[in-house]
Amino acid sequence: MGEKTICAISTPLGNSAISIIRMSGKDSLKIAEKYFSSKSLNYKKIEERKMYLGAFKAEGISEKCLFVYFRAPYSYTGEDVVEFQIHGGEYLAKKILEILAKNCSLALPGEFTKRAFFNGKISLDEAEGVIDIINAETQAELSSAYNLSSGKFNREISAFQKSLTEVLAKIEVALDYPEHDEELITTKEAQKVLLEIGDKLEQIIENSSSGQKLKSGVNIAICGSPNVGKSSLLNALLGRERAIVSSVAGTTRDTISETIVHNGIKFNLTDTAGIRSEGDEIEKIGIERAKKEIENSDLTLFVVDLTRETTEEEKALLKELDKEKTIVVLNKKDLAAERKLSGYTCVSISAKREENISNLLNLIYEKTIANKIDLSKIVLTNMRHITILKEAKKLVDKTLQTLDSMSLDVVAFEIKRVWNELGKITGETETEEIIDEIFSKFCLGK
Ligand SMILES: Nc1nc2c(ncn2[C@@H]2O[C@H](COP(=O)(O)OP(=O)(O)OP(=O)(O)O)[C@@H](O)[C@H]2O)c(=O)[nH]1
Ligand SMILES: [Mg+2]
Repeated sequence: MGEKTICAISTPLGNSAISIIRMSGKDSLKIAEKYFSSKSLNYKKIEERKMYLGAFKAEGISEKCLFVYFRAPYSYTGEDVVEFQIHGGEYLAKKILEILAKNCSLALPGEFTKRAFFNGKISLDEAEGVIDIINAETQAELSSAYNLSSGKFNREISAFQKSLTEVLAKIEVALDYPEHDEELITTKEAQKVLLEIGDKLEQIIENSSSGQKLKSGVNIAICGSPNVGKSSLLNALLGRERAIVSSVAGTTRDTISETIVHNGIKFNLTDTAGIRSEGDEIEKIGIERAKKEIENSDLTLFVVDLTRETTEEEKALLKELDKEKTIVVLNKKDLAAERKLSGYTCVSISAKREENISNLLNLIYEKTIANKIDLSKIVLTNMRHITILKEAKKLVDKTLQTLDSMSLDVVAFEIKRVWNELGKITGETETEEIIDEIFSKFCLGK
């Protein structure tokens, strides 16, 4: 890794204020010297991490730009890195890249970060945090990305590995000097460490069980009988007239989905066709879709109309819903007295007048996020991490169950397996295919 020098445009193509082109590898500076000069720059005495204002000259290009040099290993990749900050023109950026590429290779997607990983600058989970930062669309996603990229999660995993290594060292000693007492004490110690790690793994897994929702968004189905104000509610939550609203029962036929962000969390809202036993063929298809939507949702907003009694059909529908995953929204409170449905989380609103919508939003947040995820602790959003932790937990539990009947060398073997499983997170023991796959998802120039 890192034997050849690479170059890439690190900013998006198109017209912008500036573009950044960077090179990494041992020839970076030598190549830069061919094209970039500045009155204040003597390449023999170049200062690292200092911006030089000068000109990039070659093939009809005379680009006034900024230039900076990072000496290995004190760079993003751990190699010699140079960067040019040029005017943000697509033709210009491509032209300069083309000139540089005559002296080195074009970087593959994620190759800079991959080199950082192989040069020991960052661990695999930290690199995954970098891609998460780039892709984050909400505050919650960004926070969880920072937990990875800053090494917070990594430190936790490394601490588990360190405890396991210490136990392994003690087992080694006990095996070398086999006195019965030593063996017993060591087994007890292994048990203590495994119990502790098992507990902590359990906590992270538990807190991450809804973690993927931070990325994909929480799915919310708006459903109920026709004409109760489902589409009006969607519009009120969105703050714009998205769905058609009318006094005709059966207005909405197909499902309509839109996303909002509340408290830094994405909520995917789906308005559905009113559920009733009658209706034409199209409406029936819509009702089937509505039912599917409820099944796939994390939360259902069951809308009822305060101006009339709850019908038998509505009661039957409500019975089928999971109470923990349902909020009964009593709509049209501007026209009728408020009431409640016992046993359900209820909120009265007026969708038309946009009254009490913020209360409803807070209830939604409480039921789906606040009561499920502790955002101040580590929340994993990456399936790879969650799967590995679950596997590690399984190994820990299995070892604990049979610890008493195991000889010390078998205990050592099992502890090593746990260590190796955790090493997949940091990349120490992950397969090359998976590492390649992770970096291939990065953008060009990162
Ligand atoms: N006064 C009052 N009228 C409302 C309120 N919410 C909805 N409406 C009216 O109720 C009627 C039905 O509203 P929609 O939002 O289309 O109801 P829906 O549940 O989507 O109906 P379908 O798509 O037919 O199932 C419209 O005339 C709305 O203006 C409300 O809070 N107060
Ligand atoms: Mg509707």
